[in-house]
Amino acid sequence: MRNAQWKAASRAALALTGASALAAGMAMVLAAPAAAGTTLGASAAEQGRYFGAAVAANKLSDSAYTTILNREFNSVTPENEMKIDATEPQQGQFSYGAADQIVNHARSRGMQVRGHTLAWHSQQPGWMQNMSGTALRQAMLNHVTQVATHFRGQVVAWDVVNEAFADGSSGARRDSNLQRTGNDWIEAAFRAARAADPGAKLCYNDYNTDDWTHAKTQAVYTMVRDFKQRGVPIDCVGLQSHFNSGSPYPGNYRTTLSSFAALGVDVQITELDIEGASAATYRSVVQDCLAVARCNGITVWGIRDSDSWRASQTPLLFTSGGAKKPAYDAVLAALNNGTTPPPTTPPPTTPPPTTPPPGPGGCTATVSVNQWTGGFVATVKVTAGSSAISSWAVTITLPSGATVTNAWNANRSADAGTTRWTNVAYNGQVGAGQSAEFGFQANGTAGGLTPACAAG
Ligand code: G2I
Repeated sequence: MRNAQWKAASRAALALTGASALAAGMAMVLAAPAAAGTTLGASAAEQGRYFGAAVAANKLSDSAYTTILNREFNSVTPENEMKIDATEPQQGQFSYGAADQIVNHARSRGMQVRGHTLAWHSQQPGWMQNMSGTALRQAMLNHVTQVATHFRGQVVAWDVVNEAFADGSSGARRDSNLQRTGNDWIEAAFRAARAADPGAKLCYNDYNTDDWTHAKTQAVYTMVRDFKQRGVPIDCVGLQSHFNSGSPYPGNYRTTLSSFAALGVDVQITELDIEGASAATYRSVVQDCLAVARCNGITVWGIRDSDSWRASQTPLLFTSGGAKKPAYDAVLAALNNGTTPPPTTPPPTTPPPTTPPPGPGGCTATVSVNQWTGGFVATVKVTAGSSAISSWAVTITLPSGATVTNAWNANRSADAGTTRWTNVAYNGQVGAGQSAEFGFQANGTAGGLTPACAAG
């Protein structure tokens, strides 16, 4: 918040020209009320969010396109260039040219990059379409590892798995060659992604998951809740939010966003477009995101209508000629009027599990380490003894020189020396003999880590 206010004040200062700045004096200028933001990215940033667009590498030579991109957006998602067919066209032969071009364009201008997507039933290269079973599982995991490693440090969030659930009322997984390798293919992909790039937020991304009452939304929610309970490394849920007459913006969209957020994940609107680009509907989407503290940002799926995969629906914020549409004005105004509420925990949407009384069984903790030169990721497994526990605390002494830089699924008390880790809201309750997992990334060398566990 302080950062946002500073940015607003700096912009107000920059907006004043020489004479008035001199007359006013810097102290007064900095005290002036913030002017409203004038671009999507800057206004979103003042709300602690990003505003992004899907970008195609072959349009980066179109100056009308890049003028809007560079002016308005502070996040970029490659539209097709990071997909499996683009990055591994032949098995074991990786091709990053077009994706690197987008990443370099974005990062050299201070924009962040969302990676899309590591594992998907669609846009598979021919060699992968023809695979099955263990060979496919291994090929998928190798793909996740190689691509996430290549972009390590450059991508803030990955759509690790895309569109794995079926449409309709079944709530089932989508049938695909990846699904037929075993139901655990999704969590296997997330674990591989975490190991390859521990600094990136790992998202599950899907469409038709906007309406809270839909079976597909509930099925994704149930999977994410299960992943959080079992310590599968997931950090965010992407709602594509392609809205049209067959799949309209639902009145309960905010409930969907806040319900996912209450699981302890971030929520990102990843591929927004709205048939006809109703200004009112775009405004509602922005307001819904701003109302949910863990809704990090919005990406529109293209810049001008002519860039859209559904160009005939004119679903975007700019005309094919590059002019701002009424929806653009509505989005900008919503971003400028928005407020960031303090993080709140919405009412639980499913009954919380009953709290078992603390038992005498205590807990044990084990740690596994993935070390590389200069750093490591430690994954810690907390296992309850003969009785269920309702909270836990783990103490781990790090060797000198080792410093924690990032952690998930636990609160920590120190970054070096003796670190103490306590459960977060969703993983303190562990049944007798059951386990929860948390993890952290650190600089330095792990050596032999000896965790000690105490149960509540
Ligand atoms: O389908 C809309 C989106 C749904 N969610 C996942 C996204 O990854 C997906 O994006 C679209 C791209 O916008 C299209 O540009 O994914 C399509 C493929 O599933 C992309 O279309 C493909 C065409 O099918 C190819 O023929 C074409 O070569 O775009 C390619 C590059 O222009």
